[in-house]
Amino acid sequence: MAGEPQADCLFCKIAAGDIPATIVRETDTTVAFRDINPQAPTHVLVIPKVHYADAAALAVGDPQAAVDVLREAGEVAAAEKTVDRGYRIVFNTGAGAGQTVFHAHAHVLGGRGLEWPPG
Ligand code: D5M
Repeated sequence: MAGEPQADCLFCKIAAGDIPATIVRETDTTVAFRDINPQAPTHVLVIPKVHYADAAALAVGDPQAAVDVLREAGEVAAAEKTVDRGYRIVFNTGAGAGQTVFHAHAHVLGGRGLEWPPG
């Protein structure tokens, strides 16, 4: 069923506490943890606890959870003290855009200069 945990999903397992991660924030609906392959001094992933394949599907299937993810991305940036310098919230969507884990997640990147356009 839409939103239900998927047995083969890495981020469902992290949300359930079955796989360890460096968790920086958790709410009733979201978990934020450090990316295992950081691309910036701050590189935190914010995931909804519900399972949707990507951010767009999350917004359709559980709009409140999508808002929760965005709010938590801002909270992470504030906690990491990267707001003044600017930070980036990225939702890679689809393999062609670099998405490798098909459970919606926001990358929160900061702590260094960020170029535009991204690669
Ligand atoms: O982003 C998926 C991201 O997930 C990628 O930057 C690596 C990260 N990743 C993969 N496995 C883990 C674990 N176990 N802990 C923390 N971070 C992880 P995408 O946008 O799908 O390419």
